Amino acid sequence: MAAPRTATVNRKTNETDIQLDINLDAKFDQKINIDTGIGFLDHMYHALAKHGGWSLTLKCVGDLHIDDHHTAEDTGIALGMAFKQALGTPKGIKRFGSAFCPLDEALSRSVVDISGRPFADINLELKREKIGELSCEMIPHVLLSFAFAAGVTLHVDVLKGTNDHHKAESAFKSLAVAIKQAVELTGGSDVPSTKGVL
Ligand SMILES: [Mn+2]
Repeated sequence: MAAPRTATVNRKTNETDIQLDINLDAKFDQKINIDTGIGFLDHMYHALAKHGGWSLTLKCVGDLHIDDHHTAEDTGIALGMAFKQALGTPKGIKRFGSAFCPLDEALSRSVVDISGRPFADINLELKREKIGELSCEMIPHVLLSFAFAAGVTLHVDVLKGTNDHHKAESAFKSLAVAIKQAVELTGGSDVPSTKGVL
């Protein structure tokens, strides 16, 4: 039995102060505690952790008196840093993952490559200005920030839906399930690349 893949990230700037602990292998003993000061962002990170099979403690004190931008972006960066650190050298993992998740009328698809190549193509088709206190324009930006800090390739598309809360939530759920698949241990120890390195 391999040791659980865990990481701790403390990231402090003049704009945000973030403390984050992640365990990618929490399985049936998940502990999730998210407090960014933005309710809907907490809801999305909670969905990501829950369906990704993670334990995640994330506390951010950000400059919300300005707006939600720094808190949303920086928590995405910190989560990406923690994910990368927890994964370590990506040996003996499936590397690719893909998933569809519905939430009522909304349907999303996520495709993930733990590639070492930061890239994100995110199409959420959100129509509202904000969901709760989170600007809709920040939601793809959170995923982009995560992808670049984690060094992973993400393609996340909302395929159907009319309710923006449902669309965003189904997107995060599908991403969670895709990531869970991609980081799954194969039982081997090879680097899953023809290059021999990721
Ligand atoms: Mn919801």
